[in-house]
Amino acid sequence: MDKGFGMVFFHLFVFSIFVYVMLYVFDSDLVTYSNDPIENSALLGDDLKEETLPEAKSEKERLGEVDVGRLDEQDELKDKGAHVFSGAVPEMVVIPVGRFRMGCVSGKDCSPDEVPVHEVTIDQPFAMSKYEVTFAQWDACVVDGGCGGYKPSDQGWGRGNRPVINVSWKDATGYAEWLSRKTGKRYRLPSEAEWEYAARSGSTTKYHFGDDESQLCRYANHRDRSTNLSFSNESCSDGVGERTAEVGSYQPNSFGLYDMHGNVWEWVQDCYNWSYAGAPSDGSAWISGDCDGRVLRGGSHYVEPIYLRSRWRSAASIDGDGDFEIGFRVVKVFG
Ligand SMILES: [Ca+2]
Ligand SMILES: [Ca+2]
Repeated sequence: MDKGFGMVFFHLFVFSIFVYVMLYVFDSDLVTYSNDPIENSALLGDDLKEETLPEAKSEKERLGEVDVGRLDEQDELKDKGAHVFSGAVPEMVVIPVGRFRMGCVSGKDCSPDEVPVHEVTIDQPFAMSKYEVTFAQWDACVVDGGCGGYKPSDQGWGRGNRPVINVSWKDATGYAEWLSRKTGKRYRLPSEAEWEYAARSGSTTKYHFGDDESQLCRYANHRDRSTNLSFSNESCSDGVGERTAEVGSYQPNSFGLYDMHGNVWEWVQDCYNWSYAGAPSDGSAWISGDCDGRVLRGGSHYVEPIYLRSRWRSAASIDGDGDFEIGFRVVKVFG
């Protein structure tokens, strides 16, 4: 072989090695999430709150974080009680059977739609998602060809572990149907009674932790001192301004459910009725009355404490597109 040609070949060889090494280094820098919570903690740092998900990543990389093909396996692991990173399947909490009084149990400052107070019996255990359904979970549905291919706006706040927003009641229902198909289990939106039972988690106070609004910032992202909005709760700061917080950023209720107060309003199955006269007492959804309006519960990052109360009821059109305050969580039915 000619010596000059040999040197060129040698340099090309060295350059190829250099390019290969650089590509490897670059590629290994693309963070992906595994199903190991310890690994994920290491990737994200100890503080999973606020801006830690890599928003700068491309859409392809971000959607690759959830392994749609492993849905069934993750679900089985959760049924066995293993703690796995929720990934594409919402992490669920089993809600015990029981009885509670639904509505304005204090008898003070009652809204017309919070009375008559009525006793509800939950005689079948169900599971409820520990957190509001996240953008990562929604996007997994889209990647899998579900959820109508709809990619809701995140308002520029980031996706990942923030709750999905800008979803209609029909969108939320569609997600639960996809999750049911994908896992072979039965998921749906909560009934309004199930939601209030789960939110109260045994309490009869305004909030699941008591009545003191200065404590709300430990439990809920809401219109607090961190916002520049009028009528905000000036008695405390929850650390998040006029936007959603990543799910699970605050303290849970005694059932282990997070963000039942605040962050995003949550769709439930029920049609909206102007009073509880004639409401079911067995925990089932009320699907008669004004079914153009569907009930929303729990308040959001954008509203003041009164709307975060366990008993407060709101509603929006079934034909609407949702907005930056509205998300949902799901329940899983056994048997
Ligand atoms: Ca806030
Ligand atoms: Ca909420």
